[in-house]
Amino acid sequence: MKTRFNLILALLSGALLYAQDLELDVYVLPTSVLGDPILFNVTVKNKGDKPVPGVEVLVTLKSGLKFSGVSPKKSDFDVKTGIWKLGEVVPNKAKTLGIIANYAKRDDAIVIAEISASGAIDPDSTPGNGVDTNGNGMIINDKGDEDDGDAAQNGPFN
Ligand SMILES: [Ca+2]
Ligand SMILES: [Ca+2]
Ligand SMILES: [Ca+2]
Repeated sequence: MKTRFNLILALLSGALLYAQDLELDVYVLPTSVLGDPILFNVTVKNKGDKPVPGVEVLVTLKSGLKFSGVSPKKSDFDVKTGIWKLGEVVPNKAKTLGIIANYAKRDDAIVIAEISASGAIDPDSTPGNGVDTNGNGMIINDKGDEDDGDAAQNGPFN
């Protein structure tokens, strides 16, 4: 009985040691001119103390934007699926993907991003469960949502 208890303890502490806290934010450098390119930066941070392998992010552009490209160009981003494969994210070293898109429509010029896969357990967020995790209809800088998803909007400008 005691052996089993120790085994469970060892398993639990192993899981806790491997728990890492990933955080994602989307920022926009806005433009008010329709047709102009806009840069959205998707940034992933590891606030834990060990590297996290196998990290992937799902990026979605709403109808007010027309995708143009990514920065840096060599980033592992699949335009068809919207999946950015970052690989390993180490502590204190953020990884950023620039999404360049044209400002096509006044409304809905929004980029949404969330961590869709991770090789470590995160105590305060779950990969791939949507950005609006508190169900209040807000996704842009909503501190009430999980920290592994976010959105940013260009405009709307009058
Ligand atoms: Ca997290
Ligand atoms: Ca999540
Ligand atoms: Ca929300």
